[in-house]
Amino acid sequence: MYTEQELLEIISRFATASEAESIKAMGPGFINDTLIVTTRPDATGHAPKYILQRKNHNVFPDVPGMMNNIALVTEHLRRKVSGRGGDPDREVLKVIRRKPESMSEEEKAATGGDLYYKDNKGNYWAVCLFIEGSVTYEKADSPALAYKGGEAIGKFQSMLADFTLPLSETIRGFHNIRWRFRQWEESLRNDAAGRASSLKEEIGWIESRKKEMLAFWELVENGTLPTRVTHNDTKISNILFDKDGNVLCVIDLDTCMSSTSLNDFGDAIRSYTNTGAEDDKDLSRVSMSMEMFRAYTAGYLSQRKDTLCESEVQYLAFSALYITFEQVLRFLMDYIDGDKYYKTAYPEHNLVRTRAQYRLLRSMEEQYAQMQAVVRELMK
Ligand code: GN1
Ligand code: MG
Repeated sequence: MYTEQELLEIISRFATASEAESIKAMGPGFINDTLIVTTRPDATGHAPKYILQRKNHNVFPDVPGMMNNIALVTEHLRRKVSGRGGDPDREVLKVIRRKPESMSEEEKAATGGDLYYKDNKGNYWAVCLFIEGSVTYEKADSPALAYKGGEAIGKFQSMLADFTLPLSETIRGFHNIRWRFRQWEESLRNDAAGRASSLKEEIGWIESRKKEMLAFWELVENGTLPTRVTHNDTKISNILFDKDGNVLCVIDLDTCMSSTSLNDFGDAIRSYTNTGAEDDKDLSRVSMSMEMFRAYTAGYLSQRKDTLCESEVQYLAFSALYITFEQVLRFLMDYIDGDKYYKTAYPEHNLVRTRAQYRLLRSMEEQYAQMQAVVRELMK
């Protein structure tokens, strides 16, 4: 835990436009700690706010590599937004760099050393500009909003279509089910929390779909599905809207990497279309809303229709099942590991999440033929 004084000392190392005044916790992220920083107004009364984040280096073993990815991707996006007359400070996440005078020689020599601060406890901090007047939604509550979310991710992918620089793999095998299965087998072998024997049914949900899921991933490995810049965590709360409901920008770029664009579609469908909560205890509330699926897909394809290749279109609907399956696996694996990865609010939380995501997966499986038909219809 850090005192406000310590946090103020940390932020003072970053080149904010005005001096920090107070720092408060913000948002419910599972991985990082996010704080909002208010600053003292300068002579002109200007007092921008900032987001200070402690980046979880257990989850992201290479924070410098991750910050470097974010800098490269946002610089590319800023050029695109400026080029079409937009406001890059509102339509793209703005990374705030270190004050050169706050940096050691070693930090100056490191690649991207000005993008983060590593404190004496070994924690990593990074700062970005808070976008004034922005609104986030924890849940997409209408088809109109889902359409806008799809459009936003479609635009994000389009603006990055000509990005060619290599990106670090910030989390190894993040949406790679072959790698996840390797971790899975190790978790089962270790059975760290002694929970595996009571989870026969749940483990069966994973094992019975293994072949199908690996067959999909093989298409990424053999290039049938192309590799592009992907966000990898496209839930609606990672999009900022303005007060009138227009999309401002896509945030939480920690997992930006090179992978299949289908990850972004699938993860969005997993979160947008769920009629219940990700951790709903009442499974009767959980299902995939076809109406929301159609709306998100329509928004997404309005931007991507002409650029997706045939194999991407063919597997678009399947990617929702794939990512939801992966999420079932990840929650269950973390439960088996003794809740090491995700923050949990109570002891059975990861198991509750597992069951709720499995219910969602079942609902998608039941509606798969219709999902495919909607994609085909919207591609016309
Ligand atoms: C994590 O921390 P948050 O909410 O951005 C996770 C996602 C999961 C999500 C499940 C780096 O995202 O992959 O889908 O929880 N992010 C990471 O809610 O593991
Ligand atoms: Mg995230």
